[in-house]
Amino acid sequence: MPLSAEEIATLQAKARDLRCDMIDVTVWAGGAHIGGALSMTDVLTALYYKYLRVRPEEPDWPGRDRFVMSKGHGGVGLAAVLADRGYFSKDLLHEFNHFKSPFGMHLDGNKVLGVDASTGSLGHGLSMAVGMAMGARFLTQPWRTYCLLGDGECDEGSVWEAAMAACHFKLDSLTAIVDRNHMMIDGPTEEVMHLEPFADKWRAFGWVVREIDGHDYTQIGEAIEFAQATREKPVVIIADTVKGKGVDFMENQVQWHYGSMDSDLAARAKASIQRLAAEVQHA
Ligand SMILES: Cc1ncc(C[n+]2csc(CCOP(=O)(O)OP(=O)(O)O)c2C)c(N)n1
Repeated sequence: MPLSAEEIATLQAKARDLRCDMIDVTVWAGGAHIGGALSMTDVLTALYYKYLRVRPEEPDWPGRDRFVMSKGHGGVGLAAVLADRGYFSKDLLHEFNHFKSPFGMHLDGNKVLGVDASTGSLGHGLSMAVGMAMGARFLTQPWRTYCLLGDGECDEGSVWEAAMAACHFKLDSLTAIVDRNHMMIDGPTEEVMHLEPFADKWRAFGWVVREIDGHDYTQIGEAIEFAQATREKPVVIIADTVKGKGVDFMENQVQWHYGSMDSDLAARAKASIQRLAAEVQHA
């Protein structure tokens, strides 16, 4: 069922607050991969506040949907979401990436509640997600598996081995989502390594493709529900996004792939997030 106007407004407000939390964590950590965290925030918000069947009070619930954040450097974003969903106290985020804290820059599933797969070395998450989807089949369990990839990450050959396997095994409980923010660590994806025609590449590997605006909740919801209803084939959602989304001085600026902020700059970032969110709500 399409998201209602009320649901969309609630998700937008949640995403605004989460983006501000991510700015705070970046300050406390002394730096983080904030650009790609902000680009994926709306997708993460839709998943964690609408679609994922999880129980934060019972993180290891065997029937939970699985989520693999293959672009593991976005840990600053996922940690903010998991804290807000109640997997652990928000106070812990003050120690993000500090010595002896449970949080590294890339989240470790053995140390952080709610993390289904330890990632960080790009190119491995989709293979793990294939394994989780196969596990659901072997155990005749109804859980679905979602895997979020970076577009630059798709330069890794291992992504395409996993893509081939997912189609071969007809893994229709698996949904891949690519955060297509058109940038990677050191430049635009099309300059570093051509991905286009990106959707055609996924189709050639046997996937059903949905191309959406990754900041539009109507489109995000429709694509996830389409994926849930698709049989016999895995679905990839290519979510067109803006790196640094919400912070005017970070948007589409490759130098904000990773960055640090003092409290003044963080205040500017949060004011920008609030401004943009107010504009979206009144649009
Ligand atoms: C195997 C591997 N090689 C290199 C890196 C270093 N690295 C961290 S982030 C990144 C760029 C990733 O780009 P993208 O997937 O587009 O991420 P986003 O723009 O969404 O943050 C790279 C190369 C890594 N983490 N793993």
